[in-house]
Amino acid sequence: MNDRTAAPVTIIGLGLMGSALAAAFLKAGHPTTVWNRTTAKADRLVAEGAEQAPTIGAALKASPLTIVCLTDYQAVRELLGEHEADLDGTTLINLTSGDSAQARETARWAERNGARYLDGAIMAVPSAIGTAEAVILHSGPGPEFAAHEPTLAALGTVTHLGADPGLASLYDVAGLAMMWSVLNAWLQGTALLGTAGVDAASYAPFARQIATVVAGWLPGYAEQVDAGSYPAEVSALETDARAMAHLIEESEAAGVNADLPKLLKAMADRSIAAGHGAEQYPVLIEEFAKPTP
Ligand code: FVH
Repeated sequence: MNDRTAAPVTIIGLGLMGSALAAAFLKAGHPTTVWNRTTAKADRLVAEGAEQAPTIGAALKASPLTIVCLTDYQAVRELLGEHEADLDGTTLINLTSGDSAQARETARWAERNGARYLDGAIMAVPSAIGTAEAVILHSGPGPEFAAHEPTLAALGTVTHLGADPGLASLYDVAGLAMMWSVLNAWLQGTALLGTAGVDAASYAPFARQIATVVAGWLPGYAEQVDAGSYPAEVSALETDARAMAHLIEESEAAGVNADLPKLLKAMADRSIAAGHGAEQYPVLIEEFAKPTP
């Protein structure tokens, strides 16, 4: 049921994610216009109360706010590039995944065509959209985000990161780095313990506890990184490097892939060679902040 007081919104792109976005707006009572290249994907949403626009131009004109969620930025530019004149005066929020350079370039293009532009990154699966669990990051002009925040709140927990439109994409990939690193570390341990007959389910609670403890170190370590000073309050990097050597030896002896521990040790060794062995682990930021050797 539409709420006369809720702001109208248009969704372009009704894949798995775009459909979830449109459904959340409908559920929150927003008059919702949709457009998708494969028109049949709008059927369920139309049955739930959405308006299906016959053309992209009509979709852009139907609401002051249009959200686009397609496969990639190339698709966004191809599709909307044919309708540049219709962008004038609209607010466009692009929740398509991409990199920060694409986000900045798309912001310049949208603004050249008279649109107000916010970029965004969805850090959630479609089933979480519409709940507080769905974290959606935005970047671009702050006043534009503030104007649409009450509407965007129907999608989940929305945050504005800053005026640089590339920030949401940068946070997105930084979050992915965290996610895959935690998962890869867990898989390394699971493979090692598997050689002794320990199953993944037995190790998972212990691994979770370690991940929680390590996550608790982050604020203090972040202070060291921001200060550029790494006193060894808990352990020196050369102590960590010796433990890394044990992990490599144990993995090789057990016939388990040692690529990941060798990569970690190579970085620590470079830092030690540069004179940082007596400092604490976050000094490795100096290796991470350089191009790949
Ligand atoms: N699904 C997920 O869990 C996530 C999680 C976090 C981020 N994303 C990003 O969201 C973007 C869309 O993902 P999606 O899951 O909705 O993807 P699909 O179901 O494959 O739908 C793709 C839609 O894009 C349309 N499309 C593609 N190319 C074109 C084009 N050249 N012209 C017009 N439309 C195009 C496609 O249309 P159709 O095939 O149905 O006709 C779909 O609407 C993505 O950036 C994720 O990384 C998802």
